[in-house]
Amino acid sequence: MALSFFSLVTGLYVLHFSIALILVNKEVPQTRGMLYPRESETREVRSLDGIWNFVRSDQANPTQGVRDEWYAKELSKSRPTIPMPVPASYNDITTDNLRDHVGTVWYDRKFFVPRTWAKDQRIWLRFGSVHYEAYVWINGQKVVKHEMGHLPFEAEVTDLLNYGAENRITVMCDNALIQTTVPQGRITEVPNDEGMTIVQSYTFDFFNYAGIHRSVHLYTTPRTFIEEVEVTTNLSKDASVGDVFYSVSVNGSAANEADNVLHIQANLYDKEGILVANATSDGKLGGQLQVNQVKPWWPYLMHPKPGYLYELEIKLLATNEELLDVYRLKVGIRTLSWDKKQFLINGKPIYFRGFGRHEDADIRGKGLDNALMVRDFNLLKWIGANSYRTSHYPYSEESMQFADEHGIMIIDECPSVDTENYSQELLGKHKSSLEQLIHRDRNHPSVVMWSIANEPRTGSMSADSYFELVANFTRSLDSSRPITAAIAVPHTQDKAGRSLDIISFNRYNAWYSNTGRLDMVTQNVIDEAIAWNKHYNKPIIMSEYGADTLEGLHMQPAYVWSEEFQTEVFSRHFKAFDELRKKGWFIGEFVWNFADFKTAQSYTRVGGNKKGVFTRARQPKAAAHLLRKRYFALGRDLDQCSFPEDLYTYIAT
Ligand code: GCB
Repeated sequence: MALSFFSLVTGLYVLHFSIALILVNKEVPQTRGMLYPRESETREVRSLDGIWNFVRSDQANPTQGVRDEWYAKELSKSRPTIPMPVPASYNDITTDNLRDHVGTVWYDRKFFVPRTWAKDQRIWLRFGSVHYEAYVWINGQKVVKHEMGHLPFEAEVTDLLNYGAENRITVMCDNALIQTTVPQGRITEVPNDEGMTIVQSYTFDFFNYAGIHRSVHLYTTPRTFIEEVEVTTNLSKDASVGDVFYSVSVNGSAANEADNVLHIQANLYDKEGILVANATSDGKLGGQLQVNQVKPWWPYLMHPKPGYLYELEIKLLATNEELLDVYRLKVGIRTLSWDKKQFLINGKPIYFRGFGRHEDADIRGKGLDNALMVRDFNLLKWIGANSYRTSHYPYSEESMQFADEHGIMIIDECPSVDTENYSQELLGKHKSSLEQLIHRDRNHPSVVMWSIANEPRTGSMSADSYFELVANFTRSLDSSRPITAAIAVPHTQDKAGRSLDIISFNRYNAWYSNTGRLDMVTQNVIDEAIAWNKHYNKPIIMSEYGADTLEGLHMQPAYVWSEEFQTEVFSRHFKAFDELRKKGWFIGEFVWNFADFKTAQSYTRVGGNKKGVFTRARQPKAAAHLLRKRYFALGRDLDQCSFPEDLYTYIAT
């Protein structure tokens, strides 16, 4: 049963290679539902986070647990279990080599469902993310399978639960990356001292952390409920009137009854809780709200009150005005526009000053951590950044909500990194990752651009049609935001840029090229940005630059890996950026990276990638203070923000 349901690869993982390429634009499955779980007068939410039981499979026998039906009873009946926190990556929790485990691992835990949930409700099980592939059972019954890390999935479990009694959830998670997963990797069998072992390799530069990375929730909905809400906004020319367009989809039997005309009552409240607009749709599940004297959503440092959010209350009503369901979400009212030179928010040109980042921390790996998230936003604001790219995968929904509230602009990236060996199967999954991402994040005002890949190998012939299909697919799902990709091949080789709206390029002058040569940064950056712009006639962003820096290593004159060197590398780039800004089409600078992060083991990495402006423990390196002065200076010059009092330390009169 389980094998046919999950269609597991028996034995070892299959390697995929693509040869010649004729790509066809096939349909991808459409995500449904997946609203962030929120309580309301019609909904309850319960967290299943905590300590779960954990088993690792034998690497050489990853499907054994499915064949032997470990999900049919408590895991501890099949194998000795160890405690494992959820949410967290499992890799750095134990003291043995779980860190480098390849293949499947198992989790289970028990939980109670209250008796009261049995009545007139539906129950949903939702995962914020599991990396990479997840298989889920409730009380031994299959529930859902999901492939792709960093993205949520859910399933209805109403008929599988024991109400007023104990239940068991079992999860099998597979971290194996092959040539048709997103991102790609390779699994090989190589000899070691004991015989043969399985090795996972990948070209991307961050550790392939795995496990139940984000929260697990059970939530209730009424029998007929609000399944989806999509919101778009507009502003009048003088920015005095705002429009909120909402469309709702409903799930449930009442929606199909001919004599029951469901309708929506939408109420929009401002930050003080005052009702500023309302509408009752006439048998339709959508409508428009108009807000006079609107307070638009502005990025941080572009307005004294950035990140202004209204609350949209959606009430689903039956013909007899019976209240069926209520769901509330935050809405920021803003416009985006772009042309061959500029990118504008609410009609005002934007200059991005930000970071490439990672979800990464000591011990918990890529596990959701509210303390870390709040610290990171404090640091982003301290340093005067107005944006970041979710390099190189979707970040937590909680962080997207935070970005909305703090006015931090997001370039939202799908998990495609170092893409190569293009194939039809890969294309399907790449498109699916974007479909899931856009479905999840489309209502966030902070999301201002989609990034469809990081450093894809866009020099090959196949890249041309592949990225045209990916970009057009993305546009077909959301034409309100521009599309970019962070490209690393030279413009003379690139085949993807023609399909993008904005060109982002990654380059490490004085690091990977001309190592140590601080005198070979500024002009190279200027020349390359100009070349990209001439080639494609589109706005240009430098999406990565930087230098590995060991905190506390000081060397004068500057020498690679020292704090002085990182500071100098930044300063040489700033000179180039200021020259480029005068040209009108250079629209942003993103340092690589916000904080130090873990990578696979390599002789070029000392405990990980050290290009952070902050250490992995989120403390500033010397360059952070320089960057802070620049980002605030840009904020003052471009957006008339004021300086924080401690920006400059008193030295002399
Ligand atoms: C890049 C990649 C990023 C790496 C960085 C580096 O171009 O996009 O993932 O971490 O270079 O430091 O090598």
